[in-house]
Amino acid sequence: MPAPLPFASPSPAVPARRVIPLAPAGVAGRGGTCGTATKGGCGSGSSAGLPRHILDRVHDHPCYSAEAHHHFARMHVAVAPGCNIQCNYCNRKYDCANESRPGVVSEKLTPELAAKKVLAVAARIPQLSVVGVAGPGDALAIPEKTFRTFELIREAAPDIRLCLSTNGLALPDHVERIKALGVDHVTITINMIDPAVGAQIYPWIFFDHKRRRGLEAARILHERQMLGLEMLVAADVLVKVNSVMIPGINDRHLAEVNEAVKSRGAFLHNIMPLISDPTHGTHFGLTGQRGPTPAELKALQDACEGEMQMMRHCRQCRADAVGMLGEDRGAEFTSHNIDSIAAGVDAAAVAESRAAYRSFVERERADRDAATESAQARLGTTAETRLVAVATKGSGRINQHFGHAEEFQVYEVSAAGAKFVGHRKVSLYCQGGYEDDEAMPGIVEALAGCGAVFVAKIGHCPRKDLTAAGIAAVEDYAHDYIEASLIDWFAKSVAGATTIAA
Ligand code: CLF
Ligand code: SF4
Repeated sequence: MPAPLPFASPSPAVPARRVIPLAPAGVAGRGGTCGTATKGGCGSGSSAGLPRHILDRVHDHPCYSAEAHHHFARMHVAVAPGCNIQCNYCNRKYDCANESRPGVVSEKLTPELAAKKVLAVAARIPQLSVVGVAGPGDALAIPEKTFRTFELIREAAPDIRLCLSTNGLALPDHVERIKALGVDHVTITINMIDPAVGAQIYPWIFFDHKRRRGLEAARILHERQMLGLEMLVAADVLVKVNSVMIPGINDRHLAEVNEAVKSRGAFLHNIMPLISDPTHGTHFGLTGQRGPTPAELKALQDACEGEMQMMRHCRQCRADAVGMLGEDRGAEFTSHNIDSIAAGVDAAAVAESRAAYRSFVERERADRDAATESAQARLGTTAETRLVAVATKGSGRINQHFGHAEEFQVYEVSAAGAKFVGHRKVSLYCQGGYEDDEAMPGIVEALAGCGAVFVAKIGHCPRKDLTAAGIAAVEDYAHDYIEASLIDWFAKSVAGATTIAA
């Protein structure tokens, strides 16, 4: 029996309606109110089987643990404008495509301003657990700015994790410093291990004082990436590998990349879809190179999933993103107001509120795990599976109205339980209180393959459109935990899926 929550304790039983616990002061997104809360979280991935010392290092990192991203936020500080290579999916005017979706970075920061911004964000977002440098260029192209930023953040908020993303070219030169600064999570974007494939992705690199092109450039980049990965693993730094899936260029090759990085000790592989649009001015955008479909992406992720964990909850966020994954609160923190927000901040009090929030999350997790286990115990042995979509603002609950969802989390439900498999972005159906019927065809298309969509609430018209498309709108589990609800629904709606007679 879990200890009582300091807030209000939800019952672990499903489908009994849950009490929504009050969050600590400053945590938005609770209480199921419309449109006022944070959006973000998605399904939980399994970290089961990981040793305790690794679990401790990922359990509050929203990228390294899919489960953690229900609860924790990250921020990026845009202190790295320069880059030492050219990727065909990148235009310097836009965010680094390694770690971001295209969109200009609002402001580049100095290390001092970045540290101030961290304090300002931490004062308003107690879920903040990680600060990363992910561009807009490469974090290690001008390493001193990145490292100075980390030093200042370490001094100001020692409990916040530090994270770094790089193309890997300069990485071997900096592993020692990364380790010494306590940066425990590093992402390397590795799109190829075959220089012939690489030459189609990278027109040039700048290495050893010279610009190099073609096969030579790709070969050097590949060797540096592998060396950097091995050095980080040897230094006991957790490494995530990002790969951009580019149909016709590296899509078939990425299974080999997966093998290569797995055998060198990478912790997690994040295969992301190429984002390609002529308006971004990238080589691939201008030459009509398409990105993969959601089905192609999922098939590759499924094929690569084995002993190595696959990340499926990446939002390809901006290099100055702030908040839960999938949301961006960056506009709340600009160089014009950072000073005034940070000025009144008591760093020790803010650290205490982060600690209180973490304790709260631990209790939520225990309660949710008990609910999932209880629902799972009822499952039978059917071979049926169902793909379903969920509207959630985070916290691992079905707590968003259909019309307020800008994305849906997608789960595969089977006798094995509910597994998060991705997310689908949609246009808002509810625009300032008015229904946008024109958005419905796009939403229905985005939900292709899903048999049901779980929401906190839905209106008559969209329900009718969904039903006509063969998608059931399910409100019965509003504000309940996602996994336990989906399993309970599956047990009730699929013949032979429950061990208990209906
Ligand atoms: Fe940022 Fe990247 Fe660290 Fe996360 S993001 S530097 S590991 S703290 Fe995360 Fe954003 Fe995907 Fe990156 S969702 S783009 S994987
Ligand atoms: Fe752009 Fe990042 Fe590639 Fe550099 S590493 S070219 S910033 S996508």
